[in-house]
Amino acid sequence: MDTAGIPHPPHRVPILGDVTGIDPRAPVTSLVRRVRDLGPISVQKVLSTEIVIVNGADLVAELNDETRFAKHAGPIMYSLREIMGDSLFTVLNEDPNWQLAHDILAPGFTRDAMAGYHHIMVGVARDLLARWDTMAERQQPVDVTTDMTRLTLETIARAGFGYGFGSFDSDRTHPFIAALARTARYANLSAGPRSIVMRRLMAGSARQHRADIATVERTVDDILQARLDGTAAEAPDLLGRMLSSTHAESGRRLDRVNIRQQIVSFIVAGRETTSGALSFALYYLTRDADCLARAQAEVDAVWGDSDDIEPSFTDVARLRYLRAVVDEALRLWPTAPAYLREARAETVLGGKYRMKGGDWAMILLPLLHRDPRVWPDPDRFDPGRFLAGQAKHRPAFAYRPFGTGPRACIGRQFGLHEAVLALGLVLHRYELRADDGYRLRIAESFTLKPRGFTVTPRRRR
Ligand code: MNH
Repeated sequence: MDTAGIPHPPHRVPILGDVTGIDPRAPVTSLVRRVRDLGPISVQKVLSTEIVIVNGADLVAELNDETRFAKHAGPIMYSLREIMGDSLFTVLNEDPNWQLAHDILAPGFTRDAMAGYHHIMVGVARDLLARWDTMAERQQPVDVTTDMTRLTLETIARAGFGYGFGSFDSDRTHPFIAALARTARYANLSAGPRSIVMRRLMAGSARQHRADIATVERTVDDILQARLDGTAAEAPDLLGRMLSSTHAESGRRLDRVNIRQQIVSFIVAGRETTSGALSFALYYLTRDADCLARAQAEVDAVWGDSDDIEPSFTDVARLRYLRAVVDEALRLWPTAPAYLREARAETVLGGKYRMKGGDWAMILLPLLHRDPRVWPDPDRFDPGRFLAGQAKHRPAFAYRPFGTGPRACIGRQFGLHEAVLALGLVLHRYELRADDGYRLRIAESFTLKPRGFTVTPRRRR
């Protein structure tokens, strides 16, 4: 892409370019700080690669136009492909496996499918409440992000594959999750422009990496085997659909290797993003007494005054304010913070930036979501922005936490239902006291989450 005339951060140095300003442990937040003042489009030079970053709502609208642009399965996806191969999330656009997997899995994400997962989600949320009841009795603080990640792992595994990880039975991280986190980190660090240096530095951990890959594969084998040994081989969950569906048009089926990659990918994509959204929502609620009071009034109106409740599928849709809280949390901290778009053919972006076919740009969501031309007082948490009627005052593409186009998030309704349900049950049951001294810090891997955020739950009744 012709980057002449696109602003870049100050203090660019020879050879390394702008890379010295990016904190490898906090790539997204440091990037956001650096480019925030550069306006709606800017460029980062990372060694010989130039990354164009777009965060103005009008330019993003152009990049989201499917006739001119498509998903770019670029640097982020390359490193993820090492562990997820040709999963729905990481597969290249032109690979026929995308359409095949999409068509086989889409019926697993309809409203009817969600209604089918609902009772499983309620069961997992009850496990969380049982844990928090114990902590409440002992007046002990809970690490919110850790527990929300327990919830989202159990939810995707039990609802998607009929497999439990026992996340609430143990205080330590499940070995599968620890291995997955290390492999993702290793793959991330050893991909991209730093690869030659990093691979050398990480040679020592190459053995660990191989062991981790083996752990991941063994676990996925267990998940598959448990299903094949059981009687529910054709259960209408994600695994059942992958094992038994034949594609209507092509007559093809997903092969075993691909099914394993899809399982890993769903666990990664479905877990960290949703747990981050829940954690940020709880963070903001504990900072704002008015929002919290309004949220608790809403859950009390739906579920009344007793702790002994049977939340129904349709109850969740009635929690409008809670949904707005989650939407607003995802505005300020889109937990999947960026996506990439490439030009299908030669084109001119914004009437002046020339792109050749294949040239791509990054949409940095924390900045799109704080574009001051669209969002008044953009850093302020205000769920009111997402209450009925508000969205029509904004451009359509000013808010994209789930990506765009045919490659947008397939799990959006799944994640939102899970998050609003769990948030509702937590708020209905507990008073949440955060420790006053906490200031929001962000943990980054591929996703964003609050780090070190604890609350001490206390039973309301
Ligand atoms: Mn999800 C794609 C964000 C929950 C499964 N997801 C995406 C993309 C974003 C995203 C952004 C597009 C990435 C890109 O363009 O490169 N996802 C989220 C967020 C949440 C989320 C913010 C929760 C909050 N995602 C979930 C859940 C699941 C899931 C839950 C599974 C149950 N997501 C996916 C899959 C894709 C995806 C699969 C890839 C879809 C495709 O390319 O066809």
